[in-house]
Amino acid sequence: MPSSIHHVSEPPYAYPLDEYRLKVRLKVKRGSAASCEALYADRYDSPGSEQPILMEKIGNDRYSDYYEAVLPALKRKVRYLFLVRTHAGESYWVGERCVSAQRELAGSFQFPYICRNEVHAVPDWAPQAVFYQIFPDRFHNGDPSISPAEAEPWNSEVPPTPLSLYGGDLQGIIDKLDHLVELGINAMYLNPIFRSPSNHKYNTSNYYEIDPSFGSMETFKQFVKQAHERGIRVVLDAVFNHSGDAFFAFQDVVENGDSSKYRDWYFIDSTPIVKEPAPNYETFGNAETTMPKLNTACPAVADYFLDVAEYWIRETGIDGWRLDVANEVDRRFWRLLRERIKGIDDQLLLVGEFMHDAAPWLHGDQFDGVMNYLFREAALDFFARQTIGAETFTELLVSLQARYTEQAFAAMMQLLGSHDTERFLTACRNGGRGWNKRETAASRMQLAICLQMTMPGMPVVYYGDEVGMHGDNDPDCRKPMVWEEQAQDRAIFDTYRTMIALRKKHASLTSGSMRIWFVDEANNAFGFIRRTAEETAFVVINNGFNPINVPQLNLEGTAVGGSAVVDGISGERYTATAAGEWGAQQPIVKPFGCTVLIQS
Ligand code: ARE
Repeated sequence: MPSSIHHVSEPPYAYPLDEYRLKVRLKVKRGSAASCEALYADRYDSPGSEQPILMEKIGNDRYSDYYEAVLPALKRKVRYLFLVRTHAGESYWVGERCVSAQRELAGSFQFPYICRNEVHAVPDWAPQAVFYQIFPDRFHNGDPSISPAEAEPWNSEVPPTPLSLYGGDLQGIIDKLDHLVELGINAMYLNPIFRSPSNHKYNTSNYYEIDPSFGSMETFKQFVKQAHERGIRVVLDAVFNHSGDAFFAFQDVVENGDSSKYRDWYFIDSTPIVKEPAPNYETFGNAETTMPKLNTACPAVADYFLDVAEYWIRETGIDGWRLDVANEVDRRFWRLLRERIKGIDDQLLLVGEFMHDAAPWLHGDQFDGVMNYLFREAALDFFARQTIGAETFTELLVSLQARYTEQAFAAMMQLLGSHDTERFLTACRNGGRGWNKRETAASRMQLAICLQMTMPGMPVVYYGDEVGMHGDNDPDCRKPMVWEEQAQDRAIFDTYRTMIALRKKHASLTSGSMRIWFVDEANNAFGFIRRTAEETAFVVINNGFNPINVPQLNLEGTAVGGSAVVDGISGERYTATAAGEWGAQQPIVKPFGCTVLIQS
């Protein structure tokens, strides 16, 4: 018997794609199954009426293979079981009771009813989104009349400190929208813009006011309008885990102590409030005294911040929220937020900030997707630090894909870096195996960009990455944007532009399924396949020194050749026989190169 078979009738192993389709996943010991089938029927149909469907292997992690199938559920009530055949010719049934050679003993899993409001619906635009992230104080100063008096010169050689201000503002973003159009992005995420004394504005003083050093409400509305006119959606940063210490409710507790009606809004150990030698109230992080933690379980607090979230949507037409420190806020609040926001418009996006696994928050009742730092970590190891090879990297990719639902994976912010991390190019320069570092740092980053733009999810470009900016961890990763063209790395810009355009042109790259195609550990290369009913994209990532031949277009015995394929980047045409073998010419992927072959 193939040991360690796993399935439970809940996400991410069983979940509705919509009201009439159930996706099921089966995890089996790596290499143990010759094939897996799912058998399904309406729950009220008689025994024996089950229809078989061959499951597709999407890939493997170190110990397991993952198989998937989509089960039609015309009456929404599904029962199903699995049949696993081993290489030794044995058959095993997998049902809710057990794994058994006897079908009756195994029983069937039940998905009793696909409730409409339990389908994880993400905005239709999410899989097509390509985000650009802006740290507003550092992007462009479009209105020097509102810049803080102490603003540093834009081109200062002095690196930013945790306290530096540079004078970037909303007018500056408006002025540079054409740069973003040229890049090809269609969504934008701004770090906090509400009134706050810090440069990062994560300690909010007033949630209903744009920080005056960034501009007015009028300027913000202009910005949203102009972005929308260019087909760019706008997502803002919501900091509901904590307020700033100057926020009126916290100030009331400071002034009135136990008699403050806002005492329950926070976690106060004792009064009067003190900050030294240690705060007598809970804060974000490790005693960040300017960031008292909010008690979102308190109904008045929940109401207040739900109103804030709704206000900016109704007043300015923004397209969604990125929720700060999402893993430390009570989930009931996130559920309420989802109800409120999706009740306004189901096309509004909710993305949580998570630096770790986020599966429990992604079942459809809280966030659409999250900032996928685990993807970044894997990409750093493979492309920048080069501490893992193609085999381990694909295992990490598959384990990421397999831990989330398809919808959540399509709404992940796939980032290479952010305002909280070392820049990816800098990690490439610092990592690697010691050859000509300057050249290969850029080429390794370019390869990571190719992957980011061809896999599922919402790719994010952190401002400045597109022109080759360097930066260590916060605050060094927040240097002012480099605008002088001669100081920019235009080759990286061109890679972004080319790959974003390719992604936007091909539905297979945005909404297609994803499975690993091959892994070539010796050459440090791998391929994967994105597929819709109309189009297939074969992507090869060669992260090594040798040119490699693209393997036959053949998937576990199923030939997918038989027609021409076009290299999406160069436009070169190739033909493959029905068996998947290449004709006169076989595509070759150059060292540190990427090839995307499109078959339609
Ligand atoms: C400031 C200084 C930093 C200094 C830090 C130390 O700038 O140089 O290291 O203080 O206390 C905001 C500002 C930061 C500021 C911070 C505190 O942007 O510049 O740092 O406030 O004043 C964890 C959380 C995650 C959080 C990160 C920063 O899980 O939610 O820490 N990210 C969000 C935002 C930040 C923001 C805040 C939260 C606060 O994106 O920009 O910071 O509103 C491991 C852990 C993670 C941890 C991560 C980073 O991976 O597992 O949980 O993330 O390290 O520390």
